[in-house]
Amino acid sequence: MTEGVVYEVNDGIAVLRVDNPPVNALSPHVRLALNELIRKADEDPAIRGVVLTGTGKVFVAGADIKLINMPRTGPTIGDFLAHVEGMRKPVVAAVQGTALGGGFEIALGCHARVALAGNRVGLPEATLGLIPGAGGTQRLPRLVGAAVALEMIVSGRHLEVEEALRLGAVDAVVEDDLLGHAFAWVDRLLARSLLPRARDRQPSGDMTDIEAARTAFDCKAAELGTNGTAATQAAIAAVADSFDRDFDEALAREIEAFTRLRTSPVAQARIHAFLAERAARHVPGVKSDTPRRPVDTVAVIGAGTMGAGIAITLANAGYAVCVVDAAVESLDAARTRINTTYGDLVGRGRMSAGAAETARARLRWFSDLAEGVAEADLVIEAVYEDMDLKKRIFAELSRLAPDHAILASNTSYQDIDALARETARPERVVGMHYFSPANVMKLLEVVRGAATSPQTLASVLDIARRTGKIPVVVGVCYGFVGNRMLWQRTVQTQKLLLEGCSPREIDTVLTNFGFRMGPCQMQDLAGIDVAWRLRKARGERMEPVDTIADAGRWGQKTGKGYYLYPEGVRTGVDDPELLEIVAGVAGRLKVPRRRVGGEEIRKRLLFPLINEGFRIVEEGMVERPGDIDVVYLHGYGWPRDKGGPMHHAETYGLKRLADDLDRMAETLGEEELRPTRFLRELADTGGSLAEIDART
Ligand code: T1G
Repeated sequence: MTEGVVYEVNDGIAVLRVDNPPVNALSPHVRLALNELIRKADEDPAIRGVVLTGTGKVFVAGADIKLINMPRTGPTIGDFLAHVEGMRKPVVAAVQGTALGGGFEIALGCHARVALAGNRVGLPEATLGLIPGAGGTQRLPRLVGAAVALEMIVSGRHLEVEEALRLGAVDAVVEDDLLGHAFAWVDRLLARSLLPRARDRQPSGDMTDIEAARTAFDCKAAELGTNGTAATQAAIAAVADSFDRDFDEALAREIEAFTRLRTSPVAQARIHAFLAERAARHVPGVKSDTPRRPVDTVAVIGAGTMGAGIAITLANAGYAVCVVDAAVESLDAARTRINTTYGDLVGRGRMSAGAAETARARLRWFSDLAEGVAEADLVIEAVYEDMDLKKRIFAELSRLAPDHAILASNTSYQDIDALARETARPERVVGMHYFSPANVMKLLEVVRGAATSPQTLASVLDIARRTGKIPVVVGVCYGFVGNRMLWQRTVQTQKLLLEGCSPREIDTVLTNFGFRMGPCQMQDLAGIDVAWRLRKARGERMEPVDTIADAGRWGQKTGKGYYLYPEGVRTGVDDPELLEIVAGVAGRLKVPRRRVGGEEIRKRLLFPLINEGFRIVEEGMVERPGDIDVVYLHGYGWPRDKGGPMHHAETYGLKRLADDLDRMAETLGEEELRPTRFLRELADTGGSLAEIDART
């Protein structure tokens, strides 16, 4: 059985070409074929050497991540490389595409590596909470030195092959005729008495490199306030073995560490995140061949903070952008804001002055709506959250924008179907919910209205990807997915404050969980006054936050909110005055005060939020539970080591979660905290979210 690898003989050289779409992952059948075919070539007297290459734009993408949790069957890459290193015939890797993880490890185990220019290589296992498990921690240091190998493995970064050549990780980079050059390398190696093997070399450097890395890692971990990652510690230990342990013994220890990490919660969470991000790209009814109109010109209606951020995002990606705002002073303010942003990007070296100038030149400014949308292929409405105003704008856009133009709203919670009903083109109405700052945050909630066509979705998904966003298609409901779930955490945060928790106690629970910021810190950053104004306009009240806002404590922008921000201090310091304000509100509302423990805080901040996620899945507001995890990983700072709210529920245990929510509802007297019917049903039947994810 050699499915997955094509075997051809050309002029006495056997070419093994991995052919396992879409990325030549090392699935079991590929590993089996490689092991069979390398022996076939070795035993054939007519074969003087072997070239290993791949099909398509990827050489080999590494282990099959979709199967990484399955019991390992059949021969391994380690078996393949052990055979290669025992051969007397040269084996040359012809890296025609991206070589990552086990894919790059295969190349490292060959006698030489010839790469086609413009491609990339790397050992990204650390991004999955792993370490290389096919000899990368032993062969790479022997080729590039311990310090460089450690940096590559701990960072998991991809390198251009040109850099890999400079470092010694590949032997040649060619512009074309890759196979021809690889064949020449076979003959060059045949002329040598001994075949070069990475395992026979000593890694340059010494244990001081290891200690330096360990110190740097400990400092970074301390800086991040974490104990760092087990993968990083394991990687440092494995590379250290390359100095003072027999090669085969070190290989065995590497596999032990890899196997231990693979089942760790962090690796499981990161693998889930990787697959959920890719699964979210699959939208029912939208295929790669779904017809879509090209979008070249985009009009952005509303030159506020969001409008300006969206305009930058689009201009950076090469779109012609028409910013429209009836208030000339808003246009001027947006132009200033955008110039400042580009100036910062250039100043920080994030963008060249030329690229900034080119992007800025793509922006045009209009105060007249008809003129601003006259050439638009897409119009993104980004005015403030006044539904009557949005409806009026959509009715006008329906008249004024070109017939083919898509009409999108950046609203963060309003009814897209109601906006569609204001137009004569409901099939081309969609939500594009950016997250602030729109030119930085990756997440884009694409809100699919009842009438939104697959063609419209296809165009918007293309734009998302071209602008470097991570789109998640969501249904029409108040707050869509992210904000709808976050509301549950906001409600509990306010209750916990009234019950006696300080902002610091609340925030610390979530920063210990892995968030960069807790809910109070986030509100201070975003501005407490934003929601406060909306509630005032609607005649609503939320305590104690609205009393805090009444006192002019709007967060960082006013130097104090939940915390004090002395001049130049961004992290915020505890403020006894704030605690007095909250205690006053609690007294007025007759809320009993008590000591609330960290575990209760954590469960109240996370579990009602997750419970709402189960409602969202049950209502069909997402295609799969993993989509919610992608929303939270890329829009709400959910720690990647925890995989996302739904993954966290799964690992915590659905029955345990449902029972905790029941207990919470009874203890707090809040029936709305009961587990949703869907969660309770899964919990009681032993169902799993992973099974639902796998079905889509
Ligand atoms: N295994 C299985 N499927 C994979 C895969 C993999 N390694 N990589 C990608 N896919 C699927 C992906 O889910 C999607 O599927 C499709 O391919 C296109 O992916 C022993 C154990 C190679 C740079 O971490 O970085 O080796 O949605 O959209 O943008 O030490 O994929 O079509 O069903 O990302 O062109 C280490 C992970 C594994 C590389 C291509 N390797 N992949 O990017 O395509 S651990 C990695 C990538 C390991 C060894 C250890 C990227 C890519 P679907 P895509 P892309």
